[in-house]
Amino acid sequence: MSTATELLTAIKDVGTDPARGGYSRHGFDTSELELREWFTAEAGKRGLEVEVDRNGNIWAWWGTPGPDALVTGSHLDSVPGGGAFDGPLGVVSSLAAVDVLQAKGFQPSRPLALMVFAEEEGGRFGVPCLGSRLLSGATPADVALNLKDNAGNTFADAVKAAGLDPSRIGKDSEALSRIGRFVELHVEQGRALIDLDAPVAVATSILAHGRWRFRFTGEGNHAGATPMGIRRDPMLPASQLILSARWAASSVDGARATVGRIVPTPGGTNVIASAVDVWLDARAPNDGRTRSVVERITAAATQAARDEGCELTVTEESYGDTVHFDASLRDELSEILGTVPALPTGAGHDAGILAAHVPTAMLFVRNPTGISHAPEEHAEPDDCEAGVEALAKVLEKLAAE
Ligand code: HGY
Ligand code: MN
Ligand code: MN
Repeated sequence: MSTATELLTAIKDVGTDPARGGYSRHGFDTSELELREWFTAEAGKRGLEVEVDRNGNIWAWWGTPGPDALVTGSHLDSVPGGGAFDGPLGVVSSLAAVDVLQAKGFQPSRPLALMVFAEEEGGRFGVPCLGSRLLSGATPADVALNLKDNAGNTFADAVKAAGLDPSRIGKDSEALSRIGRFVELHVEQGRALIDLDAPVAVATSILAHGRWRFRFTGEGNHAGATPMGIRRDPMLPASQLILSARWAASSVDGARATVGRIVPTPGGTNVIASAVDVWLDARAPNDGRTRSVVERITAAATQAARDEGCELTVTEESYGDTVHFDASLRDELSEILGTVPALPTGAGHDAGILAAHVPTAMLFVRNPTGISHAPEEHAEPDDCEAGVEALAKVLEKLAAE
């Protein structure tokens, strides 16, 4: 029997990132493959039958795989320089919850599966929740297979190297049909549980959110030999995009817009860039507001590109409308757990993708720093155990029905 903290400690040295701090564990890279092996071994120790579906999502079955299963789980990959809890806390908590239930001799009366989804953060191939999007058909196979990482490897290359068949990537209706209900435990990515002084909450909704790539093209040239008046420097409209993200989102209630990734070509200190790629992450409480923020930013970027004699192409790389979790399942969890807070979240999750297909709920565990997607992300051992206890209660009740 292991606690969540003990299980997290077992993987604490996998995928550490000395340059950025925190962890860089990305879809099918060495560290994530090591974590997959670790999870598979831990599931085996608990007598769970492990299989990997055609899209690289792991399913660890307690009982014979079958329809109307109760499924829980999360992801093991991280953002670049991410924290230790975003994803892994949900995975280790599902293992620890199985320990709690097996220790009391519980036997599920329906199939129960623990899942690890592939490439949830999109940290390598750019599309978040890629494993659950492929499983559900939200992302077509051909789009996914041609996604490239920074080194130019395609998703097809990566899944092939991981032992999967690229020709089988794509919507998996049979696997999806096995899921009766899905519950994901996740570290809270915010401060609500600090302010409410509570260790665990249930989720109500996820902001509508998407990612857009803005490519500015100008004229590469010499930094010293090119007079200022004849430049077509794509860095100028790129900087306007970054500034407009701040004012556009700040003027729309509940909206957020972020530029965290910018890649100039060729990227030399003494070189005027010939092109600049800028990725925008925009989110808001509904589709209309999200779209209006992106429109304002795009208008400002388009004007700035024109003023600098640059070209601009904008590509929507992913988008998901507001997620409202299943109210009756959420209420059932609240009933099982007693009065726990019900919180919205600004963070996307595989549970958000599955919510369009099956009744889905989430549990959040207090994060005393309120910070996520950074090394400061944290959850105290006692709160982790409160999360395991909550998840075990939920699994016991829902798997007994
Ligand atoms: O970006 C998100 O909200 C999630 O962490 N993938
Ligand atoms: Mn995340
Ligand atoms: Mn996550």
